[in-house]
Amino acid sequence: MIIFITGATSGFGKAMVLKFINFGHKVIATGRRENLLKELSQEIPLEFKNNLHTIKLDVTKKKDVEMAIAHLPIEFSQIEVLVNNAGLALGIDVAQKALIEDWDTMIQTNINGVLNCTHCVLPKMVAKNSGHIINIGSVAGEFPYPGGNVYGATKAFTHQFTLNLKADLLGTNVRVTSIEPGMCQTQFSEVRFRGDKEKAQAVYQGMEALSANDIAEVVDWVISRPAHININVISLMPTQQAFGSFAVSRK
Ligand code: NDP
Ligand code: 8X3
Repeated sequence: MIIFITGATSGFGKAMVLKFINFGHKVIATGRRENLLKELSQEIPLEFKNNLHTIKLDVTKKKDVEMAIAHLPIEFSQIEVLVNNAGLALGIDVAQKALIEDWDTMIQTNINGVLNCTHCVLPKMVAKNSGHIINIGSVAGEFPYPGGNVYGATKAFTHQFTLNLKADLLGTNVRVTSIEPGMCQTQFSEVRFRGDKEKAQAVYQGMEALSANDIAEVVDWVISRPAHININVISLMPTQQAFGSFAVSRK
């Protein structure tokens, strides 16, 4: 398969690249940090080197996304799976204290980034009557928590967008899936806490979080189902994570 992955420099995206390359798939790995894309290339076993194509790409830049997808090398040009994985949470302040710039960045990345890539790839998939779009959502899109405000709302968007795509794609063989993990130890919390490694580590202290490889395994399972099966939504979380009770402010 030819698999296009956004946010492949770290976390889930990187784990997917390494897994899929080793399974013999062709992978287009994208992200903004070019040095990490180079490092990733160096991790690929010699026999699979030609199966990796890297592109420095910011998913928020619509024209760049269009150019990147329009100018893929011929052997990578027929994208069969798009994984809309690039995303981030910025800050965990309550809404009344949050920065509007952080909200803008989350919306541009987690929503517009998904739309920019999907809009480029989807018509070709429909024309070929095959393909699979995987959107990485989050449990935060379903379950609210203090400070989750816009991050959770962007992931609620990816959930509903995935299901609405499914509705539009009826009559085609194009598949769509929303994968919605809970706590997973990647650079996610470091980004959320603006590089504060100690705060980020504390999030996962004393519990076993999901790993990036766990998510790559789920994506692999989803894309390898027989063509007549569409997995709509997968929600998963660590055994040591759960939901909270309703909160009450008492006098
Ligand atoms: P990481 O921070 O480890 O990875 C995020 C990736 O997104 C990086 O490769 C980063 O690459 C990329 N990215 C961020 N902004 C952009 C952009 N504008 N353009 C292109 N790439 C971008 O986090 P995770 O691997 O954990 O996160 C992956 C996805 O999973 C995100 O959508 C996140 O919301 C979601 N998620 C994470 C959970 C967790 O607990 N970790 C749980 C549920 C969902 P670069 O900086 O090089 O551009
Ligand atoms: C990330 C999972 O629970 O930190 O999407 O919001 S959580």
